[in-house]
Amino acid sequence: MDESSRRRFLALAGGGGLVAALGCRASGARSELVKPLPDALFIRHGAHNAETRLESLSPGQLVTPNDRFYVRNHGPTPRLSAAGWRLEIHGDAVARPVSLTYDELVTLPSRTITRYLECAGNGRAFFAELLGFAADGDPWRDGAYGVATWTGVPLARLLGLAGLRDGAAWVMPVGLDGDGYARPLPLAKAMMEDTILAYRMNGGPLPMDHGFPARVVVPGWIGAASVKWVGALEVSTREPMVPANTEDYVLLGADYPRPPPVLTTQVIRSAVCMPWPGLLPAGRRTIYGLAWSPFGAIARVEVSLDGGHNFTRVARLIGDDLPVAGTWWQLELEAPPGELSITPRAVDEHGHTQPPLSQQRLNDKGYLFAAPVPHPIRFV
Ligand SMILES: Nc1nc2c(c(=O)[nH]1)N[C@H]1C(S)=C(S)[C@@H](COP(=O)(O)O)O[C@H]1N2
Ligand SMILES: [Mo]
Repeated sequence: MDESSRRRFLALAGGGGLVAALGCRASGARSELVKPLPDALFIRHGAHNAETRLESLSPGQLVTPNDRFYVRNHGPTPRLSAAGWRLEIHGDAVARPVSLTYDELVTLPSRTITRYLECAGNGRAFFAELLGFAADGDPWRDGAYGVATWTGVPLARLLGLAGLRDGAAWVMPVGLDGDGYARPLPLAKAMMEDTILAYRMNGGPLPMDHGFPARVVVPGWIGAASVKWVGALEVSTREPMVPANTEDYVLLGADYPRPPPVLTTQVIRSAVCMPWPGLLPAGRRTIYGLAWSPFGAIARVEVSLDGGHNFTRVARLIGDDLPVAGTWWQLELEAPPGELSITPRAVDEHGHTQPPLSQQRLNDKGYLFAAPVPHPIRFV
């Protein structure tokens, strides 16, 4: 079936489940996600992970539409209903355990913020491609990054309802998926005003794959901290030890001590938003990309046309440039026929920038790739 007859057939057939089923047949593998994953929008990694093709986004529009926001799951997306859902706030450091319904949650005072999420493994493919280092895990390129406008209740307010006991030090959101994915947050991070339990994403209810009915958003931290499908907040005096802070999302390898450092903040990064490799007619062209920082807004994007040795060009920032979200950038270029690589390097408002490839530290699981990436383009 070609694309237009497929669309017509889907329109006649109706129903999200059928669309999802055919969507995954189109990309040649079973999907355990709810939303369709057309090849034009996503690169699939196994049955329940998909990265955004950044070239499918619209330059200048910083917010990533829900239908193309990357998904990183440790298992199939659970299909929860708001009606049966409860948020339990409990633990040895809580004064009075609380249980909230969805209707109760959404009537509490809320906060709306535009922030990015990024998987700690984003850019993992470049450890192998640029440094010859075979890291463990899915070979994400640049697209495990997305920006959304989130609405939710600050964790500080939810914890206030339960009351904290002396010695409260950790807050662990617990997911209702599979084995109950969970990852603890230090109390100070949980109490920051932008750390929220979100129930809306980009103006609609949270989509199933992104944590319906409610997920935590921890701005600036690795995506693994932003627990989806949250059923409980466990507040404790001691740090809970779970897979996500002992085996995964920690720095393992020759350079690191034991027990391993636990990952928290993301790294500043940038990307060219083009297929890999890019293909363009020679001549005067505009190259588009994204840049983002976990610390603030982007101040500047510098560009190297010699594989990352000399950053001789400065890109123009376009559209919104929002703290802990990112910005689009563009570069005008006069390109003769032939191969060219374009290497962006982001600088944020506090002066943080991307380390040279020679300073990229290695870790067994390939987290936090930070160096500028030369993006190959063939001009014909
Ligand atoms: N309950 C639960 N929360 C989770 C995960 C998960 O598998 N289960 N994956 C985490 C990881 S590793 C990332 S990068 C983000 C991805 O969020 P997204 O799928 O909405 O983009 O969710 C995090 N929260
Ligand atoms: Mo992640």
